[in-house]
Amino acid sequence: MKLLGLVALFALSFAQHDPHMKHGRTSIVHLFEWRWADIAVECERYLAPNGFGGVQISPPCENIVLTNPWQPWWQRYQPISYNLCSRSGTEEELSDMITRCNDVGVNVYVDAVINHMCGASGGKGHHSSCGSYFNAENKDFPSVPYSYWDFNEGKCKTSSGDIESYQDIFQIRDCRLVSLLDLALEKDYVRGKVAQYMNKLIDIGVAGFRMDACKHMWPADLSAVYDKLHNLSSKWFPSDSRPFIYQEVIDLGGEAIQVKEYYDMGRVTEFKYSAKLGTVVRRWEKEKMSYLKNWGEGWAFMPSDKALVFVDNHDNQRGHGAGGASVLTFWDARLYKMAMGFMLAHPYGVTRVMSSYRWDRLFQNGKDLNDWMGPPSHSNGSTKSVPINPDTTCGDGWVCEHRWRQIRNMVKFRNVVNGQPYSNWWDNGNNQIAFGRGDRGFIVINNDDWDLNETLNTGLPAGIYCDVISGDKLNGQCSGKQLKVGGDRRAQFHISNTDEDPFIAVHIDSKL
Ligand code: 5J7
Ligand code: CA
Repeated sequence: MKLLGLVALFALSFAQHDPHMKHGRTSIVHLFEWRWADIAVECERYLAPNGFGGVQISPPCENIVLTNPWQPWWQRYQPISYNLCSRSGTEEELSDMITRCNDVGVNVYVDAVINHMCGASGGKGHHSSCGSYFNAENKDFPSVPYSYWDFNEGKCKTSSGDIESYQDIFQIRDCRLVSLLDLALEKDYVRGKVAQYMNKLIDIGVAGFRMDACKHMWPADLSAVYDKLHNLSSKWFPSDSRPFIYQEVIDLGGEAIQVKEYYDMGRVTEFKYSAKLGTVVRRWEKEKMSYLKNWGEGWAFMPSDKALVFVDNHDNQRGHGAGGASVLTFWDARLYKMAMGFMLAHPYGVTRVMSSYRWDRLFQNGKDLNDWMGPPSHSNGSTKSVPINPDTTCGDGWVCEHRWRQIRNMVKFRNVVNGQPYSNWWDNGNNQIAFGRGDRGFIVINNDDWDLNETLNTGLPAGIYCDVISGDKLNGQCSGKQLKVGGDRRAQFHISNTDEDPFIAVHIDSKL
């Protein structure tokens, strides 16, 4: 009996770290600001066929509609109620999308904003995405309902009521983050309302949550909310499946709050991964690719089984948030693809692929004045849908990094090598590296300013392989470079530093 209890406790405490992906799939794609109707078709026509395990969606709840600046992306991080309407679509469209993605084995993870509601200066009226009335001055949100008593008034000791120091854990958790009205998550009523919102989403089929701004919530309060959550819908998931939880905690060191406080309840975003990988691939601060040999815990990152990793996210790709200028994005496409290739080949963490929209960058004194811009939209403010070009890329300002051949094929690579050991590392002491994943995959990267010419042990069975970076294996034919692996598992690599993509990746499914 006692033992059973212990086993149950053990199972429970790690259950929320499992993304429950189907068919051996391993990566999540963040379709930032996409409309639900577009995500539904993307699941069916692209994500499922190409082995994406899940999609992270923008906050589906009702949010404030701002006019200065005009409808910025961050308005979706200022909830007005838990009604399910936003510029991504209606509740019906959301529910239809979740059903259709689940039906093709693609999980849906919801960006959940539960630390706060809108800003204290958000005014009053009906300027909200479902048209619900609210009054930010009185802290009145009748569509939830929340009133004055549901916010952290009195608890916060700063004169402004806002967070003033990131060295004081009480300020960080109990004061307003940049004036956003801070919910009193120690109240059972507030926990109940938040859990009701999340349970509604679980019941219509979502597989988990990206928890926004967890640094600003007490771990015990989060734990109490998670304990109220239902198991995943038995329509699509095994019975007793817990929701996958990944918590956004930005910890680059130097602040009072550390990621380790959140490990027990779910996974945690590893922002050091994004910041450091950008620094290495850019070769800043005397970093070299060869130093990546002990990437992961060896770089003082969190344990791999706690980590959710990414090259960039919606926040740090526009210079907000952690990592600063080192973070690689689609704007630096050549280096970005190389970093994505490395991440997806490397066994550390659960990987998330960013899928962005373009905006008009306008730098002044090193700051992008247009970093606020929302998604491609019509003149009435509604979000444009994502058109697909004949060459499978996206139009109308949607970048669709997840559709870039190099990235799409590395998502598949990660599925193919899943569970295989990190093996056969090689480097030239500089910026040329190679490693494999057991006997199922091998990647070689040349980030030096000269050619790579090496014969390396790939770990792969003998045969001719198709490089999935320069091309595709289609109907037994290779449209890119071919690689011959001998009976001794060795192969000769040549990668010019002037190649469009100076890296090569092969795996057991790309064998011709
Ligand atoms: C919180 C952190 O603890 C942190 O380390 C960080 O890098 C960013 C944030 C942060 O999180 C938010 C979460 C939300 O749900 C909503 C938010 O508005 C924020 C948020 O604003 C925020 O911090 C912004 O970015 C930091 C780099 C700055 O240091 C902060 O001052 C703050 O900047 C503010 O951004 C400006 O001061 C203010 O004038 C402006 O109106 C506001 C615009 O909103 C955002 O930029 C939203 C950012 C955001 C970040 C996230 O990580 C996220 O998940 C969602 C939104
Ligand atoms: Ca808080």
